[in-house]
Amino acid sequence: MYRQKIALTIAGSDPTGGAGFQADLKTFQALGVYGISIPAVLTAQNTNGVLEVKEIDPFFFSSQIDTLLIDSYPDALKTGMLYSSGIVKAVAEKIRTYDLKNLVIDPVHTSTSGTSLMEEGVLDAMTKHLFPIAKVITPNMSEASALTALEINNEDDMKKAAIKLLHLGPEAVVVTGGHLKGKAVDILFDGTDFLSLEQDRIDGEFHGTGCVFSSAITACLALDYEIKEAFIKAKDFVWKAMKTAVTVGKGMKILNV
Ligand code: PXL
Repeated sequence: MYRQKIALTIAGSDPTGGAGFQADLKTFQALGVYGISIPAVLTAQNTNGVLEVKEIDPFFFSSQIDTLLIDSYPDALKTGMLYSSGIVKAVAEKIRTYDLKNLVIDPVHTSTSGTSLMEEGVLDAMTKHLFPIAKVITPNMSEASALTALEINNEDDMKKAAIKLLHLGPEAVVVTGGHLKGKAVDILFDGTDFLSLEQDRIDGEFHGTGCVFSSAITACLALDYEIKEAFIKAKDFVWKAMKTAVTVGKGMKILNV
């Protein structure tokens, strides 16, 4: 019997569908992978930004995961906004319990509109509990800077940060440079080689690029792509979705996934 490839997202809820697990599910679907999802935290938000964050009871969070994973086994998974250290630890424990492979971590810490999407200490918890079991981590420049305490202003700085981040345990690091001056450059480092992918900047304020990018990588890993191929395909996917971005409210544009 044919078994459909499955990807799991453990992430925050974004009711606009531009970011969060909703954007992840759409991305999985667009790439031909069946998406399953666990909300780790809820938000009240619209295209102008995040108004409120509501944590999910940790026991209920664990119950959601157990109930789903005693039944389905994802080929790859990603984490997005996890918000609290308690949730980060619970995620790490469940990944071990269910022997999950192909973990992609988007270390979400601030929304495009500037709201903090985590409590104090969450990046440390991610570093300690999740990075050592990750296949790929996908920080943007500001997340990479917060994780390494390095100032990141150019491609060289991004490479230095990627080297430092690789020592924290993941198999590969992608630092995304959408906010770099000039061209938008993303850098992959796998411990041996760097691969830089450059694209013309697309003007405008976009919501959810990090979520769509990391879930596109996750979908590709579920489809058995090598990390490098997954990176190339995900970058192209995001670029096309930005080029055709849609207006669904009065604020930021949303990627057309
Ligand atoms: O883009 C980061 C992000 C991730 N996850 C959720 C979000 C946001 C940004 O607003 O709301 C749930």
